[in-house]
Amino acid sequence: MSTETNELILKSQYYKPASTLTKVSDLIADYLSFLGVSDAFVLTGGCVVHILDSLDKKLDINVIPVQHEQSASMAADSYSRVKKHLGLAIATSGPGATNLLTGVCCSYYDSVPTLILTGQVDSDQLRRNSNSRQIGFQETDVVSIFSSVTKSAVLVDDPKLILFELDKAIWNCFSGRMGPCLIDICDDVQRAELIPDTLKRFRGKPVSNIEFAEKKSSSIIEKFHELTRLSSRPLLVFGAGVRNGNAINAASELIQELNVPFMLTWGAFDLFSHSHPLFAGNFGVTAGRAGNFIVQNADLIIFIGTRLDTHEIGNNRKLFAPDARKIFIDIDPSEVEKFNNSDLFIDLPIIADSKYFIEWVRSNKVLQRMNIEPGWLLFIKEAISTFTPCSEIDRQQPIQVNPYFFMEILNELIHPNTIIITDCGSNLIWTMQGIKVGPKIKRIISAWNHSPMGYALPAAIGALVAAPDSNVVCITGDGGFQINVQEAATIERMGLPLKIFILNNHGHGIIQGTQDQWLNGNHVASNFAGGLPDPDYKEICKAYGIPTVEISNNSELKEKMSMALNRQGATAIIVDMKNGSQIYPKLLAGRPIHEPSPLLSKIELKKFMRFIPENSDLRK
Ligand SMILES: Cc1ncc(C[n+]2csc(CCOP(=O)(O)OP(=O)(O)O)c2C)c(N)n1
Ligand SMILES: [Mg+2]
Repeated sequence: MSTETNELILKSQYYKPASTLTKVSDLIADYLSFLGVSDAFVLTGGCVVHILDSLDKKLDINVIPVQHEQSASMAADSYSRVKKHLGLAIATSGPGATNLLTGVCCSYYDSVPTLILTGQVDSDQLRRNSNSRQIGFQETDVVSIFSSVTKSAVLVDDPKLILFELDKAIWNCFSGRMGPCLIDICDDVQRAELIPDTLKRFRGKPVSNIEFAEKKSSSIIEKFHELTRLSSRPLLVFGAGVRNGNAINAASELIQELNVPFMLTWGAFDLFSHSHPLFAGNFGVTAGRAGNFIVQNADLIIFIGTRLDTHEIGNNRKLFAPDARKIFIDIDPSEVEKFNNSDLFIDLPIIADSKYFIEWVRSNKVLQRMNIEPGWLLFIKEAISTFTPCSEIDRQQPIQVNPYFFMEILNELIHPNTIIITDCGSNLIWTMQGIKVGPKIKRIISAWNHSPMGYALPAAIGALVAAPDSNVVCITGDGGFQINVQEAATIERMGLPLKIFILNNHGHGIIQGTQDQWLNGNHVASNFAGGLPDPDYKEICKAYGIPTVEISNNSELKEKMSMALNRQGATAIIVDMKNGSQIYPKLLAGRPIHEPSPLLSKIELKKFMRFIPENSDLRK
């Protein structure tokens, strides 16, 4: 749990409820305003009009109407990521609530603290334990639906419990591994009047690192020494838990102190500049070749705040860095325990908060400077400079725009203070393979783990609301753009100067790649021939009042992109890419992550697996 997040929990505890008769919806608005919540993403409905009315009367809270509840929860999600504050989404009962689900999943799987308020039918119209499917109109069992994707989901059918549940939700959002919480509030509860300072409150116990700190520390130090003593090719890997735990500075100091190369997962890709001399890239199923060679050649890897999902380590866990000893630190015990009896052996699993852990390591001198072999740093540099994302062939592509060249030019032209929001599918992967984080890029955000099509557009709205002084660039596929296209109206209505790049490869590109691998290229439902429409995005944007710039080949890319980025207001840049433009290289299922297709020659493979003994499983 981080210092800032602690502050929000503390703040909630300092809230002094009024001693005069107050409407519950006004009390909710007052509580949120006291916490410093300044924006609510909403779509109205019969069961939330009271809450919205009360929020509207609070001068320090903006009520932002979006055009689909999914967008409300996605905008609240990115808002929270950018502002490091509570994201707030509000919807009515029944369909309003169920539409929120995908955005809530994004927050749950990426550990993002958001508060979701849903209106519910009056308490005397609840079906409760009866066998009826529904009693109140648009009644839905929201708590059951959301329980598995929130840290807590509760129904408030008694006005006296509202403060208790608000306190508890804030506590749950920010304590330990963060995440979304939902409060489903009956309409009659919102309308009720009561004296707030008589209400029951909730006080949580601090999540502690005591077990790690006291019981295990001496044996852990010994184990650390044993594992690190023989290492000559160490790597640090930082994940999103480093940001969530406010450990960025601590991690930076750790890198300097140890002089050990570090890698960043997608969720942590914007933590440090990619020009840092010790930056060793990124690894995983859709990473470029360089990072995967690096991680596979390491002999010791310390993972901090990353849960190592299959997208990172590949389907064949046995073949993920088998020659490296592994130290794994995560705040969530279940992420640590999942490796018990798994194919991926962790030499030293530790349950701890990232900042607490790094500070402990530094103050106890647990990790001494390692005896790094000189060839290791040279190897890392060689791999990175050999396998660049954009090739000369990409630059010279004669027709339409090449995605890797697009990313190269975007890196060059991007404005300072930019937040990039990327979507799902090939466009996400091209972005992550091609983007170079430097001083101009403030954040790179996507819904990394849930990865729904359509996240980027509403998330870009949330990001710009959270940081209005930033330049927000949205990168989406044509398919993803369609999913939340209605938010173009929100962007126009709010006058948000977003730059929206629609990477139009005329279909669901990444799925076509999968169909090529498994189904002889039968592109059913993934391109025009397979039944998918290929609409005119210029006309669509025009209808919403969003000006467009069209880029149709590599040679005009630079000039038009520069012009588009310099435009004042919202602009959609429609980038025409080859039908079915693919990611490159691509890992086929079951192969180790350093062997994506097209396969390299045996000689080249040998060169970039040079630290791994011939008899290793990786070389078979
Ligand atoms: C809501 C949702 N539906 C389906 C999918 C499965 N899916 C992942 S990527 C993708 C295609 C995306 O097409 P597009 O946005 O054009 O991206 P491209 O791969 O072409 O860049 C699909 C259908 C998903 N991730 N999310
Ligand atoms: Mg596409």
